[in-house]
Formats: sequence, structure tokens, C-alpha cells
Amino acid sequence: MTPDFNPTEIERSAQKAWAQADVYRVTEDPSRPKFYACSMLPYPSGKLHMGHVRNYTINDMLTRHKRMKGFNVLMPMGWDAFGLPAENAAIKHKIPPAQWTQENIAYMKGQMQALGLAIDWSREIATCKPEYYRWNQWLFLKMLEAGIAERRTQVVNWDPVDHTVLANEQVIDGKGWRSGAPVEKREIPGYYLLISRYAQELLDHVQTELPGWPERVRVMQEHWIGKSEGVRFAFPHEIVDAQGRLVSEGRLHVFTTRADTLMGVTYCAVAPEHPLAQLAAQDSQEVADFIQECNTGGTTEAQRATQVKKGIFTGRYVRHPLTAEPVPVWVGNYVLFSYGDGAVMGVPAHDERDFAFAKRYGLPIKAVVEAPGHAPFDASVWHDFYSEKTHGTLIESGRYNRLNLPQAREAIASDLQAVGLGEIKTTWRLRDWGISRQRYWGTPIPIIHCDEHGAVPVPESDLPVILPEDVVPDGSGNPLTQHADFVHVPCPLCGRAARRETDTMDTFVDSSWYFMRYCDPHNTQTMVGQAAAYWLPMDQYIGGIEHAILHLLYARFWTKVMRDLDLLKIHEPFVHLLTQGMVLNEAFVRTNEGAGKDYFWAHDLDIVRDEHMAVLSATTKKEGLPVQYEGWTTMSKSKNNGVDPQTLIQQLGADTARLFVMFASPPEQTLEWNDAGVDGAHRFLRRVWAFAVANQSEIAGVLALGEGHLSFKTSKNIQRDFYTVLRQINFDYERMQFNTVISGCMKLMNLVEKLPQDSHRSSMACLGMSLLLRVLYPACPHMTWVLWAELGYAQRLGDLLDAPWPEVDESALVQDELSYMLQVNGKLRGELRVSATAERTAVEALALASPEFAKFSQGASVKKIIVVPGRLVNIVC
Ligand code: ANZ
Repeated sequence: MTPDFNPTEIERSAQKAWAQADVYRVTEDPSRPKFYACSMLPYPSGKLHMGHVRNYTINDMLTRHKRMKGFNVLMPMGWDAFGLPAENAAIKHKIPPAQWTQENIAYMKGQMQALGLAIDWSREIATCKPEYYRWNQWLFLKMLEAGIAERRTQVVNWDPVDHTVLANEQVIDGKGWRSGAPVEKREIPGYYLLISRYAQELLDHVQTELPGWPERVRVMQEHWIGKSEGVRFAFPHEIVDAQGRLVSEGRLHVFTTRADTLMGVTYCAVAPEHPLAQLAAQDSQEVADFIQECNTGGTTEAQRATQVKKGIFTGRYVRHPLTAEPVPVWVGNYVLFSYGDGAVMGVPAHDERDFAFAKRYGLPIKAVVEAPGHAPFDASVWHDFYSEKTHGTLIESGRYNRLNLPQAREAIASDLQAVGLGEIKTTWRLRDWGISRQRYWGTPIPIIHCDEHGAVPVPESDLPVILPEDVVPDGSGNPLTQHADFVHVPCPLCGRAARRETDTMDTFVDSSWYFMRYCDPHNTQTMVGQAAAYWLPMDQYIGGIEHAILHLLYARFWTKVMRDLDLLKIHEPFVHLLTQGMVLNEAFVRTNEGAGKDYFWAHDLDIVRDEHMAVLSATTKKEGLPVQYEGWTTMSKSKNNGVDPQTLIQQLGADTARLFVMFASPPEQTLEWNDAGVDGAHRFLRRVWAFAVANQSEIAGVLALGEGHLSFKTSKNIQRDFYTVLRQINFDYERMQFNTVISGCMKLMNLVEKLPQDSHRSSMACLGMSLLLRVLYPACPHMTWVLWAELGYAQRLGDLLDAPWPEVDESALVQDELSYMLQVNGKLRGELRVSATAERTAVEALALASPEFAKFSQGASVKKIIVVPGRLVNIVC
């Protein structure tokens, strides 16, 4: 043991020893309880940032603790290696995405190893490897067979200059990110996974199977699935030509959750893609121009929801289904084509969006609900109580007047039903999952197109369909379409010339099941082998809040599909979920101080869609949590992550970096970077080292005596202090409150440093260090592991990795003596030490015999004695 604390040397030697002995390799062992903890797999973007360090250290602390508690732990790691950034880098640097990806993986793996993470690297996965993605292809074919996947047409963003399909995030202000050309919408065929079939089960299980998830994430999942119970009904209409002659009769269907407000309808609005809008565009250039404007703007739900509400009158009317009054039809940019029927009934008095729309275009506003306890309706300004859904009575609604809202909904729904125009209906927000991407760096979709046989699945024996890796995309479309060897293949059915599908799968497919593959990563026979039954479901999943919706929902769906295909026996993949808070650097914290905002950490920006953020903002708003999301990507890239983990590790060591990120705040909360805190963490480790050096021979001496497993019969008070702190530490380990675990370690250190210089000092130092090294080890494994061995504990209790976790010695917590405040006539006069088992009469006797009583009572006779057990004696005289 060197007198000086030298983290670089310590860490290097510890890591070398661990690697040589392969200490983190794990195998299934049915005789032991298992614990599977996993961090969301990183995108190999180049290098780790502090968010990664935090995420993996949480995981590492958890698994090291569980291992000492006797669990068989699995902590794997892998790479979400397909995706757009690799293609962008390829375009920029003119290197194949495969090469860029491999280089990044190698570098980041080195960084993880330098952090000393207890990862079983024998299970490493990269999703861009054929041995992994073949199973994406295999399961996709099984889903096709089972009718859970199907081919449909889909609307995509088309860049007319680059001749390529763009992802939503590549469309900036309605223009292609590279060409700057206005983006067009195109309909092309693609493959869909029918997640909507699982909507009810996904929703039910949020409530019944996920008590170990944060409430906020459960709410987001529910909101995204979006079950909405309402009424679907129709406004009948006749279409007349310029001469007023009837052209056709039709029905404009809408979905509403507020049938009770039907008498307050003053207009209808349809989405720009709606057939009625298209029809109007044929006669009116203005309408056509408006639709064109909507098409070039953002088309995601998030963009639609936040933009200014605009519209145009179609010149046509429909009839009110119950009064037959004419109702004008508008095209509205806030109406979503993909939700409900792509059309709404406009009730400006009771819906905030409709209110804004009606105000903008001077449409009538008719109040039909009187909210109890509120001022009368005032159409000049919107008040939230106008949209009150449960309490209120109908007014201005003819025969429905004075009904309460649920009664009115029921009465109006049944009247609509009676006239054959409506029905009660459940609508879901959840859309089927379109997985076709017209780009290169992803899993090839295993389909061959034959002129005669259509879209033919690749036979299982021909899997995997290997993605050629010798390709450098140039940004103009999918290079696979130009790759003759890849494209030209015979039809599996007739052998005639056919074309291979060149679309690849959405990378969310890769991340939907990688954690299952870790259980049995090298199995060439099946997608998930027997080992999955041992490890799954995962006990603890750790990742960023930005994945609270899509990734987690897709993984849940994928699990249910695999269950239905008899590949798994579980319903849900993740028992506990921890969403770690983001890391902010000092400058960022300063600029935003006092803003009271809640920022989200974005760690894999490429797979973040603005849809995530729309829901995040909607849900958090609902829960009253403020959230900033505009411009958040730039923010997280440029302003956060200021501190480079690599530099920190080189300068102060991995143990310091780990200790700081664990100590600075609870795992789920924002961590504010603070250089003084980093230095403090480092100083603490130096103190531990210095104490060990100074007390090495004393501790070795105690251990040499061989007193049975460090159980000491001396210094009860000190032991009580040790175990009181240990009890708090153990409690906090169980609830993953790692910041207070670390403060507990600091308290232990203070106790050992302040041990009295008496004959028990050595044994108490020995006990104290044995506790401290074990509880600090999960956070700072290198230094503690070296000290554990050097001080001689390893010989007595085994290697620190598998040493028994220190449990609280309850008998040491029992107090022999209690301290009472002694009062005379209500004034504090002294202290009484009383045996903890003493009865009330004995306490009274001791008080009466005390010198303080003699002094302050001045001989007066005692009127009564008040005893508060364990606390106070008051003698009144
Ligand atoms: C009239 C109304 C009056 C509405 C009122 C609300 C309040 P959830 O609960 O999210 O399902 N809506 C229906 N289809 C739409 C579409 N394609 N695009 C945009 N909005 C659409 O929302 C259901 C409500 O969203 C429906 O109820 C409809 O507006 C609107 F005081 O109908 B409501």
C-alpha cells in the first residue's frame, strides 16, 4: 500500500486483476435468486458524456450491492448501433457507417472499462451485427404469418431534390435539412406492426403490472395509448353544384367526447387531408393554397398542436343531426387526419381550440353549459371552467335543458342512435407502428418483390438478409437501391428475376428486445433461449425520461407479441424502472437559476421524436409540472455535458467521478455539476486512504487475533453509532437513494477518525473500516477493493466482490442507559442517567436522590413527580 493515494495506479491494477479473473462473467444458477439490472443501451455516438456515467454508475452500484447480498446478478451492455447519425457521419466524412460505428464502439467500450463497471462483456451486443438483427427479421416474418404485421400505404416526407424520404426530424420548417427544398407528402407502401390490437392490454397492464414504475411514466404511457370514450356520429349533407342541383348526399363523421355540447355546435372543421377539403379545393384555389400551406408545415401531432389555429371556409354546409340547421364546414390546421374521423364538431364555447379558432374567424360562440359556482359565460375571454366536463347543467339546448352533463351525454347519444346517425365509440390515440424506413443503415426487411407473386417473405433458411457494409451513402436516397448484388435476387416461389425490398426497419425494433438477447446472446438456434426464462423479467431498468413513451411502449408490445408466439412466458419486460435525472453543468445551472423549470436529459438524440415531447409537455402540464421542450435538443447538446468524463477520470480517477455523480443528488433528480463537489469527493477518498495507511498495522493486528467474524464485545456506544449509521445506509440502498448512502459513508468515516484513544481503539477501527469499505465499495470499487485486500479483510471475509454484506447488529443498538432531563419546578437543572430497564419508581427514586434536587428544592416538600419515560423527570414542590 503506497502512502499516497494514486487513483490511476490503483484503478489500473484493480481493473487488470478483475479482467484476468473474468470476475463479472455470470451464468444462470437456479439455486440462487437472480437480479437482472440493465441500463438503456447507448447509441455509439463517439464518446461517453456525464449522463452515461451517471446512468451506468447507478446500475453498477445497484448490482455490486445485490451481488454481495447473495444475488446472482446480470449487468450487460450493448450498442444501439443502427440509425441515422452513422449515415450522416458517413456523408460528412466519406466512411462507411459500419466503420464509423465500430470505431465509436471500441472507444466508448474503453471508456466504460475505465469507469470500472461490473459488466459481463461476454454478453455484449451490437444491433448492427447479423447475428443480432437476423432475429428482428425472423420475428417480423412470424408476425406477418400471425397477422400482427402487414403491408399498407403510408404517408412520408419526400424531398423532391434529394429524391429521398426524410424522417420527421430531418424536416426543418417544412424544408429538407440538406436540400432546403419544400418537403412534399407522398404515399408509399410500408410495413406496419399492429400494436393497436394490444392497446387495451397495454393500458390495463400499466395499472395492474407496473407498480414498480414511476407514476409520471405510467401517466405518459396511458396518455399515449389514449383511450377515449365518446360518440361517433354524422352530420348529413347534400352537395350541390353551382346551379344548386344536388350532386351527392353524404355524411360527415366526427368523434366527440362531449356529445352533451352538441347544441353548441357553430361550425365543423375537417383536416386538410379530409375528402371534403380535397373536394372544396377542386373548386377553390384559395382552399387549395391553404391545404398546400398545411402540407408543407409541420405535420406531426406536436407541431399541429402548438401552431396558430388557422383555417378556411369550404363554402359548404352540413346539417345539424338533431335540428337540421345548416352548419358551415371549415378546413382547420388543428384537426388531425389520423385521429378519430379527421373531423371535429366545433363548439367554441366549451373547447379551447375551437374558441381560438372561432375568435380568429368571427364564428358564433354559443354557450350551452352552465358551470356551477361560476360567473356567466363571457365570450370575450377564455376561462378554463368553460370546458368543465363533469359538473354543470345544460342551457340553450331545447329539450335537454337542465340535464346534468352525464345525463345530457347519454340522452343526446341515444337520440343520435335513434335517428341512425350515431353510436357510442371508443377511440384510441395509439397508432399502428410503421417500421419501414427508406434508408440504408438498419435491419433489411426480409421481403422479395416478384412481378407475379407480389411481396414474398424470404424463407427462414435464407436468413439473415445481410446488409452490405461496403456502402458510403451520399445523402441522395437509399444507396441500397443502387446496390445490384443486394437488389437482384430470384423470387423464392418461382425463381424468376425479382427485387429485394430495400427499406430497413425503424431502429426502435432493435431496442425493443435487446435486453432479452443479453440473456443468451450467442444462441444460433433460437431468438431467446432457456436462459431468458431464468433472467426475465428484468428486475431494474434504468434510463432517460425521453424514452418514457415510445421505447418502453414498443418493448412492452414486443414482449406481449413474443409471449403470444410462445417464445416467452412473461407479460411485461421491466419490473422496476428508474428514470435518472439529467446532468447540468455549472454555466447552464446559473443561466437558468430560479427559472423553476424541469429539464429533460436527452441522451440519444437521434431517436428522439418530437412526438415524445408533445406528450411529455401535455402530460406534465396536466400534472402541473412545468416543462421546457422547445429547443431542448440544442440545449442538451451545447450547454450540458460540459465536463468530459475522460478528462475527469484521467485527472482524479474513476472512483472520484463515480462518487461525485452518486453523491450530488438522488438518482431521479437533476444533477447540477459543481467542481467544488468533485474536489470534495476526491478529498474524501484521500482521507479514507490516509486513515487506512495510518492504521494498517493496528487493523492487521486485530484481524490476526482471529476474533470470530469481527464481532466485538467492547465499546458499546461506538458500536451503537456505527450500526445506527449502517441501518440508514442499508435502508437507503434498498430504495436506491444513493446520495444518502454516500453521506452515510461520510458519517462512518467521521466516526472512525474520531475514535477515542483507549484500549479498544484498534478493534473499533478494524470494525469501522470493515463496514465502511463494504458500503462504499459499490460506489468506489477500485480503492475499496485494494484496501480490503491490503488491510487483510479479504483473508477473513473473502474477496470484496463477494464479501458478505454488513448487516446491522441489532443487539448493539439496544441502549443500556437512557438520559433523562431533570427538572425542578419545571426548570431544567441537570441530567439523569438511568438504566434502560428501570421502572418508574426507580426513576423517581434516582431523581429524588440527585444533588440537583437537593440544591434547587431547598428542602420544600414534594407535591408530585412527573415522569415522561425515556425523556424527562419533573419534581414539583
Ligand atoms: C366537441 C367538443 C366539445 C370536444 C368540447 C371537446 C370539448 P380526446 O379526449 O383526446 O379523445 N377531436 C376529435 N377528432 C379530432 C381530430 N381528428 N383532430 C383534432 N381534434 C379532434 O379528444 C376528443 C376530442 O378531440 C373530441 O371532442 C373533439 O373535440 C376533438 F367542449 O368534440 B370534442
